[in-house]
Amino acid sequence: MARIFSGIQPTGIPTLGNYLGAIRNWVTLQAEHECIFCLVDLHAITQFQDPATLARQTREQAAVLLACGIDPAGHIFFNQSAVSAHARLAWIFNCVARLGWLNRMTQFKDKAGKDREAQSAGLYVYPNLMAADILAYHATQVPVGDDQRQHVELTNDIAQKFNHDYGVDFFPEVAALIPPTAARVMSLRDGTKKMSKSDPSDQSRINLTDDADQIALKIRRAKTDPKPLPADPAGLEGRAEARNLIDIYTALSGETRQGVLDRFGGGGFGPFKEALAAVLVEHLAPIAAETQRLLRDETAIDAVLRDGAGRAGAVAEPIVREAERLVGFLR
Ligand code: AQP
Repeated sequence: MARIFSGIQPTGIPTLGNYLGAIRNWVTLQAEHECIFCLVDLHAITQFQDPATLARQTREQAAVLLACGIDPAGHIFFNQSAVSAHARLAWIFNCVARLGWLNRMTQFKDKAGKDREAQSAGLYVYPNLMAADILAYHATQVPVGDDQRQHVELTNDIAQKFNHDYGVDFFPEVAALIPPTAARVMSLRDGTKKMSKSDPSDQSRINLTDDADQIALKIRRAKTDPKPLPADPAGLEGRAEARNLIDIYTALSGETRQGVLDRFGGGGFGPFKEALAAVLVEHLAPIAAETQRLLRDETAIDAVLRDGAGRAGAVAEPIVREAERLVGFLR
């Protein structure tokens, strides 16, 4: 049975992008894989987080993921900082990865913007920590959105160089599992930017805890263009906002683009947006309600994460100790 690792940063409430790009896939994969799901709080602090907010968001995010269907008893679910193996292996990988490799990472460029000099060193070496997250468990499959494809490729470069430098065949090759639809959900305000939970504009995203009115309002206000919807998918070319909304609809309803355009093509965005809001509410309302229920008992959420951390550590510790021995560290 393949072992899966995937993580999400507790930097806010998970969005529809996180859901369609990653979380929904995680829930399905549980049926046939051994899964390790992690709230990556070490990654979160690569950009400053207010301490009380980080703690609250970690709990809220745990509740959202449990509400989505993550099974903490049948699989492993925990927060990253509770297992020291991640940071120890990441340091070794900081010494394996080459600066030239990190310089090519587009996520750093996107997140750093123009002010690269002012970013934390942590943000720059973020992909090395992600490689450590995966390889500390000898996981071989990583369900992620399309934005993380490059980081999974870098994980393989690091694993290969480690194996080569130390003359071993220790770290396995890993594969990204990228969903076929809505692998990259875009902002509702700008179809060229990905939907992000830390975007300053709440109108740019659907949060998994939004209620029906919030969803309807955000979809009504979502940016579009003045032309009617096209009759066939080729007409979505060059219309990033229209394509994004159609793709969200298809990802949730299971219909094809053509099927959706057969019904809504030729018309304005109004009726389509109403149908989109309805399909979103149908999928997300149960998640929001269950999240609220779980958040009434914070002690229970903390206990789930603590139990997961204990079991995660038991898997990662022997692997990371062996990596440390291979490097030549005395114990
Ligand atoms: N817009 C997206 N479309 C599809 N998948 C997405 N993912 C994120 N945004 C989209 C996938 O969600 C998983 C968890 O992501 P993350 O929280 O670790 O970091 P991120 O990719 O940086 O996501 P955000 O929402 O943009 O977070 P912030 O705002 O904190 O930087 C990953 O599998 C990712 O591919």
